[in-house]
Amino acid sequence: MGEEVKLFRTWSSPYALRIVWALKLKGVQYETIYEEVSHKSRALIEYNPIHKKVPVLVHNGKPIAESLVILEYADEIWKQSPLLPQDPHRRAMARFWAKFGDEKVLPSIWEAFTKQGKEQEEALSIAMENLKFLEEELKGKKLFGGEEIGLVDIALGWLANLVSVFEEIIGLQLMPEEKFPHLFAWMQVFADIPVIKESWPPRDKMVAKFQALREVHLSKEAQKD
Ligand SMILES: N[C@@H](CCC(=O)N[C@@H](CS)C(=O)NCC(=O)O)C(=O)O
Repeated sequence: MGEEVKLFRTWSSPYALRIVWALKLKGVQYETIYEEVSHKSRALIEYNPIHKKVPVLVHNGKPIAESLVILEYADEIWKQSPLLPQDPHRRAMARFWAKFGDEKVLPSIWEAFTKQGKEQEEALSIAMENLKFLEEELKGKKLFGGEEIGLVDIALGWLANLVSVFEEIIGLQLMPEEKFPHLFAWMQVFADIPVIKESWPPRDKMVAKFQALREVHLSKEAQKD
């Protein structure tokens, strides 16, 4: 009997895209269940009762939540096109950079995107400090994984799409090429990998969605003042 692989995602979730990319790279067949954040299905809430978020991967009836956890699970189950290196230190470092991306880079870029004026300037300088660490890490490498796409490329893949979407909306450069030449080159190499390229959500829908999110955020901030 074949195995059952289901992915609960939304059309736009950058976290869920990680799993789409990993499953496609590994050639794993799966069923997609599209969720709407404003009307989550009972199944999603049952499968991820703590966070109630996408992505959730259900493998032969067993749910796994949290995208970085799912990536590691997928890498253990489907060994083809490995995402983590073999060497324990390199594995640990890949986990370190993936965690740094979620805990530092992502929140700082989000702040730079959702703030205005002086607060935005401050957030932007923190975001750039964080991006500098990634720029250093990429020196001498085509991808974070070296020659092949790896866990860190997938974990940071959202940068290759969202940075330019955010830049278009706020009219500011978050990752200027002259400051981040390696990251800039990486974004292009990564975004052009066929499996990655074919999975990007439509750009105009992303711009509209994030523009609306920013406006909601700004009006909440204005109510606080
Ligand atoms: N740390 C989680 C984050 C997942 C996440 O934030 N998912 C968002 C969509 S991008 C979501 O499901 N939001 C629904 C909500 O917050 O109610 C992961 O890595 O999977």
